[in-house]
Amino acid sequence: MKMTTNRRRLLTGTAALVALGLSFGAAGAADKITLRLSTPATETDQRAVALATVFGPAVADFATYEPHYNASLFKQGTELEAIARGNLEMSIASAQELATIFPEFSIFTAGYLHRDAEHQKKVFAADFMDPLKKKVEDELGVKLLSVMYLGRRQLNLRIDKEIKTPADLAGVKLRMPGSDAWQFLGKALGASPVPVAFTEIYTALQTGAIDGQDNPLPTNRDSKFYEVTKQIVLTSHLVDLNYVAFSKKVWDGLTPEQQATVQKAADDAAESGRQKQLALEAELEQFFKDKGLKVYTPDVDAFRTHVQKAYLESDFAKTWPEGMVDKINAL
Ligand code: KDO
Repeated sequence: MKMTTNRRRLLTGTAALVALGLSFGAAGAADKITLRLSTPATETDQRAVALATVFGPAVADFATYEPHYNASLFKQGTELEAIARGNLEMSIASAQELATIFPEFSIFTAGYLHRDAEHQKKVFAADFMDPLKKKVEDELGVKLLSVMYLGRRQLNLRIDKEIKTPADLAGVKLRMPGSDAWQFLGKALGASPVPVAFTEIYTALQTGAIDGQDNPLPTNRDSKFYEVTKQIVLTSHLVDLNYVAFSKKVWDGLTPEQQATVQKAADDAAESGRQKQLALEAELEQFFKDKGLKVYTPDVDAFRTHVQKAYLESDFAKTWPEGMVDKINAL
């Protein structure tokens, strides 16, 4: 949870550039700009599909949308820094990545906090988000345009053992992405978290370097994790989100009409992706059963109690704005 020297330097440097109004290379209104997006997601991931089919065409009059999938342009977790440094225009950022720079974002990484996709939307639109969004804009030069629904994260294991409560996960090597907030979620679930990049999960499962991973059902299908695992435990421990992250410098180079178009395009893409992802989540359970996996619901109350207690007692909770958990729950 400590901010590294590099991150402190990045923030100081970026804040200075933002303050001086120096350009990261946004083109003038007359030129067509290129909006490169880097993500570890696959091309068939519904967030990727929505951005390619809804966002891209909507901004085509003045911008060329250029997505790069499978972390082929920037490594998972380095995209925000790339935008801040002017080397990238867009990403699908997680709250966990933001929390490495702004610890208060860890509130959105807590298990069993967001209730569902609609709740995520309400939280993102709430007044109490404004100071957080402004901080990311002012200090990192990144605009959070919209919230995307990734889905309910479920345990997906290559071992046979039946998992009913957190105690059953003791010693289970559970892959989580490589940041403190993600690793903490793995611990809070009762497992032994192991950091592995998204693009390396399949091989890690295949070779037995890890016992399992957690992701929403659509991701498990897209990335074919069912080929190398035996069961899915429906813990729904995190209703996961991502933000459409956009370079503030590029944004500032757009006309007000273009800005409105970009904002609407991001909101429309997020909504389209959300509806498709929800529909997939509802139908995929049968898909995995047909592939021979066991799919079952554990004692979710036991997981909820264990995870919520771990978060409330953690150092993360000390960084959360006063009263924000109650405000989120009240929405
Ligand atoms: C993952 O690495 O497990 C994760 O689901 C984390 C998300 O925040 C997001 O980055 C996602 O991967 C990628 O977009 C790939 O789907």
